[in-house]
Amino acid sequence: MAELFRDRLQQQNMTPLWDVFKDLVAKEPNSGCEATLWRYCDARPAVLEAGEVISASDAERRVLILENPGLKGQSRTTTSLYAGLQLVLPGESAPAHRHSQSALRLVIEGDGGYTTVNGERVPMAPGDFIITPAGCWHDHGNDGGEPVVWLDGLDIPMIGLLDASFVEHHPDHVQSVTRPSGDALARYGSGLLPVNYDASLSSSPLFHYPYARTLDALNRLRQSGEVDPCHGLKFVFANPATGGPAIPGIEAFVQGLQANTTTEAYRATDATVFSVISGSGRMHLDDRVFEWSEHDTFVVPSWCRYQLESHNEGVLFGFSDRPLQRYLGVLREERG
Ligand code: 1HN
Repeated sequence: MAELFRDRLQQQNMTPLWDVFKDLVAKEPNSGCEATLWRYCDARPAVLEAGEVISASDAERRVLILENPGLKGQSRTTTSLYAGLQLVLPGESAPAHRHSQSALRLVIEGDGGYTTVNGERVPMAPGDFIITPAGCWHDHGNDGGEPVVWLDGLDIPMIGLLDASFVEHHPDHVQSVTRPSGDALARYGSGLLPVNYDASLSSSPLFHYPYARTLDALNRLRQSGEVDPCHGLKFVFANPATGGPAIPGIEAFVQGLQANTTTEAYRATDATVFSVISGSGRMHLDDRVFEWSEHDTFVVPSWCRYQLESHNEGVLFGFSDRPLQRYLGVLREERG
């Protein structure tokens, strides 16, 4: 009887809620997203090998996706975010395109890389944080003599969920440079705003946050001793026009950890992708230990309690979907 009813419902494109209720409204976060660490010393040879397999131009973007083993085949690093390691070899360029997805980049190694965002060529140096907001033309290149590698973070799963993806290829392989380098930094990166700036724009007009400035801010904060027990010294990358996140749905941050310290236990509902800028240590998650060192990437899933132990003065970068969760009123945090 119940089976016949179910069959009839199927034919009417209906299905009983009571069969799936427990899965739809889970007691706690349970996506399957796993705590995972990608050691750079293992990932780097694979990234360089990708350089022998395909050119940046043919690949469009030569990237190895950091796919969460609990979300296999979905090109996801967490349920809502994508991360990958991108390689551009000397003399190469990756073609100009634009899409609905927003991207952030953390430069890992190599000098001489650049990305052009809306007509401004942005030089890439290790530790630099760079964004490509939704709908902005962007292409990359490498004028230097060494491979350039960076971590990409995109809101691909979010845009997929919303079924709002568009991509366009630029008529030219690379866009022309129409603004001097440093233009956005001069306009928006000094606590000043052009008088008629439209602050309702959601993405940051500042798209380059050079590491030298970030490190200086961290060092000054360190001197003032304002250390959060759970977060150490932490800055989020802000849209200078609004104080909000640089990318509307993603919060990116840098975190300075003192030598021989361990942060207090913390958990939150925003699964976070970390990338080690410098230093080494351990991430304690429940009863598991993940050893991290320079340029490693690791994921702390939603609602997992963790602590960061640092062997020396370390700097971590990270990003999560925190602003989206805050907007939806679902962000939950717990200290201790
Ligand atoms: C993209 O445009 C970039 O511009 C990197 O560097 C990774 C992954 C999926 C879709 C677009 C980039 C991407 C991407």
